[in-house]
Amino acid sequence: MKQKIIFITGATSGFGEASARLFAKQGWKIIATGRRLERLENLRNDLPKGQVHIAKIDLTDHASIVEVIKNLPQDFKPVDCLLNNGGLALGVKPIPDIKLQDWRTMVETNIMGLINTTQEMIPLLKQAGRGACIINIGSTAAHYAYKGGNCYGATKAFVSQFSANLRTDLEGSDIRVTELAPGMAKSEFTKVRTYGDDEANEKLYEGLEPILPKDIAETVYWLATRPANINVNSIEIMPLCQIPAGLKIVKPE
Ligand code: NDP
Ligand code: 8X3
Repeated sequence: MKQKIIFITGATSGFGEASARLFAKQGWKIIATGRRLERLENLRNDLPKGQVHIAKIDLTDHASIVEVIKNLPQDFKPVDCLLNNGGLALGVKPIPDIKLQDWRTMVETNIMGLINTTQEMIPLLKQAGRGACIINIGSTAAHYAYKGGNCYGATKAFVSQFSANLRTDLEGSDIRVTELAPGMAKSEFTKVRTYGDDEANEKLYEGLEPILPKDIAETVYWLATRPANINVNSIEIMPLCQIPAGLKIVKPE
Protein backbone atom coordinates (compact mmCIF):
# COMPACT_ATOMS: atom_id res chain seq x y z
CA MET A 1 0.00 0.00 0.00
CA LYS A 2 1.23 3.52 -0.84
CA GLN A 3 2.64 5.42 2.12
CA LYS A 4 0.42 8.38 3.00
CA ILE A 5 1.84 11.91 2.92
CA ILE A 6 1.10 14.94 5.12
CA PHE A 7 2.13 18.54 4.41
CA ILE A 8 2.54 20.58 7.60
CA THR A 9 3.00 24.32 8.03
CA GLY A 10 4.66 25.41 11.28
CA ALA A 11 6.42 22.08 11.84
CA THR A 12 9.29 23.64 13.82
CA SER A 13 7.47 23.77 17.15
CA GLY A 14 4.35 22.99 19.17
CA PHE A 15 1.39 21.30 17.43
CA GLY A 16 3.09 21.12 14.03
CA GLU A 17 6.26 19.45 15.29
CA ALA A 18 4.31 17.02 17.50
CA SER A 19 2.11 16.12 14.53
CA ALA A 20 5.15 15.55 12.30
CA ARG A 21 6.66 13.16 14.84
CA LEU A 22 3.40 11.29 15.48
CA PHE A 23 2.51 10.85 11.79
CA ALA A 24 6.07 9.70 11.07
CA LYS A 25 5.79 7.12 13.86
CA GLN A 26 2.58 5.89 12.22
CA GLY A 27 4.43 5.37 8.92
CA TRP A 28 3.39 8.51 7.03
CA LYS A 29 5.79 10.58 4.95
CA ILE A 30 6.13 14.14 6.14
CA ILE A 31 6.62 17.43 4.34
CA ALA A 32 7.72 19.70 7.18
CA THR A 33 7.82 23.44 6.64
CA GLY A 34 8.52 26.58 8.65
CA ARG A 35 10.97 29.46 8.77
CA ARG A 36 13.54 27.94 11.17
CA LEU A 37 15.52 25.65 8.93
CA GLU A 38 17.81 24.40 11.72
CA ARG A 39 14.81 23.00 13.58
CA LEU A 40 13.53 21.34 10.42
CA GLU A 41 16.96 19.77 9.96
CA ASN A 42 16.89 18.47 13.54
CA LEU A 43 13.49 16.93 12.88
CA ARG A 44 14.75 15.26 9.71
CA ASN A 45 17.81 13.93 11.56
CA ASP A 46 15.59 12.39 14.24
CA LEU A 47 13.43 10.47 11.77
CA PRO A 48 14.22 7.58 9.39
CA LYS A 49 16.06 8.57 6.21
CA GLY A 50 13.78 9.43 3.32
CA GLN A 51 10.65 9.78 5.45
CA VAL A 52 10.78 13.57 5.75
CA HIS A 53 11.12 16.33 3.18
CA ILE A 54 11.89 19.71 4.73
CA ALA A 55 11.42 23.11 3.15
CA LYS A 56 11.66 26.68 4.34
CA ILE A 57 8.38 28.53 4.00
CA ASP A 58 7.53 31.95 5.35
CA LEU A 59 3.74 32.05 5.30
CA THR A 60 3.82 35.83 4.81
CA ASP A 61 5.76 35.32 1.59
CA HIS A 62 3.48 33.96 -1.12
CA ALA A 63 6.41 33.24 -3.46
CA SER A 64 8.03 30.91 -0.91
CA ILE A 65 4.82 28.85 -0.68
CA VAL A 66 4.50 28.56 -4.47
CA GLU A 67 8.17 27.70 -4.89
CA VAL A 68 8.18 24.91 -2.28
CA ILE A 69 4.98 23.28 -3.55
CA LYS A 70 6.11 23.51 -7.19
CA ASN A 71 9.40 21.83 -6.32
CA LEU A 72 8.15 18.96 -4.16
CA PRO A 73 10.01 15.75 -4.98
CA GLN A 74 8.01 13.17 -6.97
CA ASP A 75 8.08 10.72 -4.06
CA PHE A 76 6.36 13.29 -1.82
CA LYS A 77 3.32 13.61 -4.11
CA PRO A 78 0.35 13.45 -4.17
CA VAL A 79 -0.48 14.79 -0.70
CA ASP A 80 -3.15 13.08 1.45
CA CYS A 81 -3.39 15.63 4.24
CA LEU A 82 -2.72 19.35 4.49
CA LEU A 83 -2.28 20.57 8.07
CA ASN A 84 -2.65 24.36 8.00
CA ASN A 85 -1.11 24.93 11.41
CA GLY A 86 1.54 27.67 11.17
CA GLY A 87 0.37 30.84 12.85
CA LEU A 88 0.82 33.18 15.76
CA ALA A 89 -0.56 35.80 18.10
CA LEU A 90 1.39 38.97 18.77
CA GLY A 91 0.64 41.13 21.78
CA VAL A 92 -1.67 40.70 24.77
CA LYS A 93 -2.91 44.27 25.19
CA PRO A 94 -6.43 45.48 24.45
CA ILE A 95 -7.29 48.04 21.80
CA PRO A 96 -5.99 50.75 21.38
CA ASP A 97 -2.71 49.68 23.02
CA ILE A 98 -1.72 47.51 20.09
CA LYS A 99 0.94 47.68 17.40
CA LEU A 100 -0.51 47.94 13.92
CA GLN A 101 2.45 46.00 12.54
CA ASP A 102 1.53 43.07 14.82
CA TRP A 103 -1.97 43.06 13.39
CA ARG A 104 -0.56 43.11 9.87
CA THR A 105 1.71 40.15 10.67
CA MET A 106 -1.18 38.12 12.14
CA VAL A 107 -3.37 38.81 9.11
CA GLU A 108 -0.54 38.01 6.69
CA THR A 109 0.34 34.77 8.50
CA ASN A 110 -2.91 33.37 9.91
CA ILE A 111 -5.14 34.42 7.02
CA MET A 112 -3.13 35.05 3.86
CA GLY A 113 -0.59 32.30 4.59
CA LEU A 114 -3.35 29.76 5.17
CA ILE A 115 -5.37 30.64 2.09
CA ASN A 116 -2.34 30.81 -0.18
CA THR A 117 -1.11 27.41 1.02
CA THR A 118 -4.57 25.92 0.55
CA GLN A 119 -4.93 27.31 -2.96
CA GLU A 120 -1.54 25.93 -4.04
CA MET A 121 -2.10 22.52 -2.42
CA ILE A 122 -5.55 21.71 -3.78
CA PRO A 123 -4.33 20.12 -7.04
CA LEU A 124 -2.04 17.75 -5.08
CA LEU A 125 -4.83 16.82 -2.65
CA LYS A 126 -7.20 16.16 -5.56
CA GLN A 127 -4.63 13.80 -7.04
CA ALA A 128 -4.61 11.83 -3.77
CA GLY A 129 -8.31 11.11 -4.25
CA ARG A 130 -10.68 9.69 -1.66
CA GLY A 131 -9.61 10.22 1.94
CA ALA A 132 -7.66 13.42 1.30
CA CYS A 133 -8.19 16.12 3.91
CA ILE A 134 -7.41 19.67 4.96
CA ILE A 135 -7.18 20.34 8.69
CA ASN A 136 -7.18 24.03 9.58
CA ILE A 137 -5.98 24.97 13.05
CA GLY A 138 -8.33 27.63 14.35
CA SER A 139 -8.72 28.58 17.99
CA THR A 140 -11.28 28.97 20.74
CA ALA A 141 -10.26 32.64 20.49
CA ALA A 142 -12.46 32.66 17.38
CA HIS A 143 -15.51 31.58 19.36
CA TYR A 144 -15.10 33.41 22.68
CA ALA A 145 -14.03 37.01 23.15
CA TYR A 146 -11.40 37.92 25.77
CA LYS A 147 -9.47 41.09 26.49
CA GLY A 148 -6.48 41.34 24.20
CA GLY A 149 -7.81 38.69 21.82
CA ASN A 150 -8.82 41.37 19.33
CA CYS A 151 -7.08 40.78 16.00
CA TYR A 152 -5.78 37.29 16.81
CA GLY A 153 -9.29 35.99 17.60
CA ALA A 154 -10.60 37.65 14.45
CA THR A 155 -7.99 35.94 12.26
CA LYS A 156 -9.06 32.61 13.74
CA ALA A 157 -12.73 33.47 13.14
CA PHE A 158 -11.67 33.81 9.52
CA VAL A 159 -10.19 30.31 9.66
CA SER A 160 -13.47 28.99 11.03
CA GLN A 161 -15.68 30.48 8.32
CA PHE A 162 -13.13 29.86 5.57
CA SER A 163 -13.12 26.16 6.52
CA ALA A 164 -16.90 25.97 6.14
CA ASN A 165 -16.84 27.86 2.84
CA LEU A 166 -13.95 25.80 1.52
CA ARG A 167 -15.80 22.60 2.22
CA THR A 168 -18.72 23.95 0.20
CA ASP A 169 -16.51 24.95 -2.73
CA LEU A 170 -14.79 21.56 -2.74
CA GLU A 171 -18.07 19.69 -3.10
CA GLY A 172 -17.56 16.62 -5.27
CA SER A 173 -13.77 16.72 -4.98
CA ASP A 174 -13.36 14.01 -2.27
CA ILE A 175 -11.36 16.48 -0.13
CA ARG A 176 -12.56 16.72 3.45
CA VAL A 177 -12.20 19.93 5.48
CA THR A 178 -12.04 20.34 9.26
CA GLU A 179 -11.64 23.31 11.59
CA LEU A 180 -9.76 22.18 14.71
CA ALA A 181 -10.04 24.85 17.41
CA PRO A 182 -7.89 24.32 20.51
CA GLY A 183 -8.06 26.35 23.69
CA MET A 184 -5.16 27.03 26.05
CA ALA A 185 -2.20 24.87 25.07
CA LYS A 186 1.41 24.95 26.22
CA SER A 187 3.81 25.40 23.33
CA GLU A 188 5.93 28.38 22.27
CA PHE A 189 2.74 30.28 21.46
CA THR A 190 2.77 32.55 24.54
CA LYS A 191 6.51 33.14 24.25
CA VAL A 192 5.94 34.42 20.71
CA ARG A 193 2.90 36.42 21.79
CA THR A 194 4.94 38.19 24.50
CA TYR A 195 7.89 38.88 22.15
CA GLY A 196 10.12 36.16 23.59
CA ASP A 197 9.26 36.39 27.29
CA ASP A 198 10.07 32.89 28.64
CA GLU A 199 8.96 33.87 32.13
CA ALA A 200 5.51 34.98 30.93
CA ASN A 201 5.22 31.70 29.09
CA GLU A 202 5.99 29.64 32.21
CA LYS A 203 3.85 31.83 34.49
CA LEU A 204 0.71 31.56 32.40
CA TYR A 205 0.61 27.78 32.75
CA GLU A 206 1.80 27.63 36.40
CA GLY A 207 -0.46 25.37 38.47
CA LEU A 208 -2.59 24.51 35.44
CA GLU A 209 -2.86 21.49 33.21
CA PRO A 210 -3.10 22.98 29.72
CA ILE A 211 -3.52 21.03 26.50
CA LEU A 212 -0.16 19.71 25.28
CA PRO A 213 1.02 19.57 21.66
CA LYS A 214 0.76 15.78 21.73
CA ASP A 215 -2.98 16.06 22.48
CA ILE A 216 -3.52 18.13 19.35
CA ALA A 217 -1.26 15.84 17.29
CA GLU A 218 -3.35 12.85 18.37
CA THR A 219 -6.54 14.67 17.37
CA VAL A 220 -5.07 15.61 13.99
CA TYR A 221 -4.10 11.98 13.44
CA TRP A 222 -7.58 10.80 14.39
CA LEU A 223 -9.11 13.28 11.94
CA ALA A 224 -6.82 12.26 9.09
CA THR A 225 -7.60 8.59 9.57
CA ARG A 226 -11.43 8.74 9.65
CA PRO A 227 -13.11 6.77 6.88
CA ALA A 228 -13.13 8.63 3.55
CA ASN A 229 -16.90 9.21 3.68
CA ILE A 230 -16.71 11.02 7.04
CA ASN A 231 -16.14 14.78 7.32
CA VAL A 232 -15.67 16.07 10.85
CA ASN A 233 -16.67 19.69 10.31
CA SER A 234 -15.35 21.20 13.49
CA ILE A 235 -13.75 20.28 16.80
CA GLU A 236 -13.27 22.55 19.80
CA ILE A 237 -10.97 21.35 22.59
CA MET A 238 -10.25 23.03 25.90
CA PRO A 239 -8.36 21.89 28.97
CA LEU A 240 -10.65 21.18 31.91
CA CYS A 241 -9.26 24.25 33.71
CA GLN A 242 -10.46 26.61 30.95
CA ILE A 243 -14.11 27.52 31.28
CA PRO A 244 -16.15 29.61 28.86
CA ALA A 245 -17.75 31.65 31.61
CA GLY A 246 -20.49 33.35 29.61
CA LEU A 247 -21.45 36.98 29.34
CA LYS A 248 -20.14 39.58 31.74
CA ILE A 249 -22.33 42.41 33.07
CA VAL A 250 -20.50 45.55 34.14
CA LYS A 251 -22.38 48.02 36.36
CA PRO A 252 -21.36 51.68 36.09
CA GLU A 253 -19.37 52.82 39.18
P1 NDP B 1 4.21 27.53 18.40
O1 NDP B 1 4.64 28.94 18.56
O2 NDP B 1 4.87 26.50 19.24
O3 NDP B 1 4.30 27.10 16.87
C1 NDP B 1 3.93 27.97 15.85
C2 NDP B 1 4.44 27.46 14.52
O4 NDP B 1 3.98 28.37 13.49
C3 NDP B 1 5.94 27.40 14.45
O5 NDP B 1 6.35 26.21 13.85
C4 NDP B 1 6.31 28.58 13.56
O6 NDP B 1 7.43 28.27 12.73
C5 NDP B 1 5.07 28.69 12.67
N1 NDP B 1 4.98 30.03 12.09
C6 NDP B 1 4.72 31.20 12.70
N2 NDP B 1 4.83 32.23 11.82
C7 NDP B 1 5.17 31.67 10.63
C8 NDP B 1 5.46 32.18 9.34
N3 NDP B 1 5.42 33.50 9.06
N4 NDP B 1 5.80 31.33 8.35
C9 NDP B 1 5.85 30.00 8.59
N5 NDP B 1 5.60 29.44 9.78
C10 NDP B 1 5.27 30.27 10.80
O7 NDP B 1 2.64 27.55 18.69
P2 NDP B 1 1.49 26.42 18.57
O8 NDP B 1 2.04 25.11 18.17
O9 NDP B 1 0.71 26.51 19.81
O10 NDP B 1 0.63 27.05 17.41
C11 NDP B 1 0.27 26.36 16.23
C12 NDP B 1 -1.06 26.91 15.74
O11 NDP B 1 -2.04 26.68 16.74
C13 NDP B 1 -1.09 28.40 15.48
O12 NDP B 1 -1.87 28.65 14.33
C14 NDP B 1 -1.77 28.97 16.72
O13 NDP B 1 -2.43 30.18 16.46
C15 NDP B 1 -2.76 27.87 17.01
N6 NDP B 1 -3.29 27.75 18.36
C16 NDP B 1 -2.48 27.72 19.47
C17 NDP B 1 -3.03 27.58 20.73
C18 NDP B 1 -2.21 27.60 21.99
O14 NDP B 1 -2.75 27.91 23.07
N7 NDP B 1 -0.95 27.25 21.94
C19 NDP B 1 -4.48 27.39 20.91
C20 NDP B 1 -5.22 27.46 19.68
C21 NDP B 1 -4.65 27.61 18.48
P3 NDP B 1 8.67 29.24 12.46
O15 NDP B 1 8.71 30.27 13.56
O16 NDP B 1 9.87 28.36 12.44
O17 NDP B 1 8.39 29.82 11.12
C1 8X3 C 1 -4.77 30.32 21.50
C2 8X3 C 1 -5.81 30.14 22.55
O1 8X3 C 1 -6.98 31.31 24.45
O2 8X3 C 1 -4.61 31.75 24.17
O3 8X3 C 1 -5.34 30.29 20.24
O4 8X3 C 1 -6.18 32.69 22.65
S1 8X3 C 1 -5.89 31.55 23.48
